[in-house]
Amino acid sequence: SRAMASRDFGMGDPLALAAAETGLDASILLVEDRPGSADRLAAALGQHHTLTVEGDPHKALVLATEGAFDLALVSLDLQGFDGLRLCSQLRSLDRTRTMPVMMIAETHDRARVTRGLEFGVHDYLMRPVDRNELVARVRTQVRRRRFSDTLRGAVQASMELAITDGLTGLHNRRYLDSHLGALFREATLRNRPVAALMLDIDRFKTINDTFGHEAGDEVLKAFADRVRTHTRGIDIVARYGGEEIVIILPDAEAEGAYGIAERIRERIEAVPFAIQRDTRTVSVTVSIGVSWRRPADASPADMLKRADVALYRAKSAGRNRVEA
Ligand code: GH3
Ligand code: MG
Ligand code: MG
Ligand code: MG
Repeated sequence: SRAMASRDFGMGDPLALAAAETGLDASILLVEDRPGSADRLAAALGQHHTLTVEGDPHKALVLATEGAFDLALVSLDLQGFDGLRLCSQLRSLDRTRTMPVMMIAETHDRARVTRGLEFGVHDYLMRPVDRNELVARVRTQVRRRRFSDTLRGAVQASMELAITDGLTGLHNRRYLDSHLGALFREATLRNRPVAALMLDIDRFKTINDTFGHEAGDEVLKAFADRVRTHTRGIDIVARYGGEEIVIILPDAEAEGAYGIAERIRERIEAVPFAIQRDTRTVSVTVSIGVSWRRPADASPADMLKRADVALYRAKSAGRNRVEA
């Protein structure tokens, strides 16, 4: 019926969305240890959702942290256990914090319902539970959860976009600028080493002139990929300019940084790059300037400046080399 609804109304139509939503199939954890009540709740929810029933609150907590449930429905009067405590745990644990939690309570138990709502339980139902109300309230929570998940995903995606270079997928200069200051201060404070590599492809203009700008883009992307495979997860690899990459190596001593630079230079030179729609391969070399944090450095700019000077020396000395 979901497919039919979107066919009838068209994508993006609010009516179509509302109709499709009635088919929202959620994965629900029901924590209830009274068989009769569990059966009744399961009968009401089972038509719309995938249900897991667990009577033991300790096991339920493990299930909730391990499984990807869209919602938990918790009975407040479990045998010998305060269901409210389970709700509180579900609301506070990292793994379950974003999952909606609903309480099922006795009418004489309004005080505990209020406490639950105060520490962030999303909603509740009073016994005897009305089927339609149950289904409607569950649907509201599931819809709310899906919406905030979508929103969170969109925010993350746009944040990612803002700090990523579109062509190479490396960090962009904005990211480097905004993270390097803090990284550098931290290293200065703890007197830890930091190294910087500045890479610039040799005679890249000639590559563009020979193979075309599009092929140049392709080489640049493959170059960036290859450089990245020779760095560690904690390193910052950023596209600094056109065909220039800066790599920041936290905790790297002088010798280690020089070694990494030399290895990258060798790996670029060793294997020519293939390009689409061209049988020729492109031989690429890179020049690299290396520098380290010095106690006298006031900011990362001082360190980067020396890497730039070293890079200039590598170019003057004939290219395809590492200078420090
Ligand atoms: P060298 O560094 O060895 O001195 O020579 P070079 O030819 O590489 O000179 P330079 O680094 O000064 O210039 C880089 C050239 O790279 C200039 C520009 O046309 C080209 N370039 C910069 N960004 C891009 C890009 O995103 N795509 C392509 N295809 N070319 C780019
Ligand atoms: Mg240059
Ligand atoms: Mg160049
Ligand atoms: Mg350049």
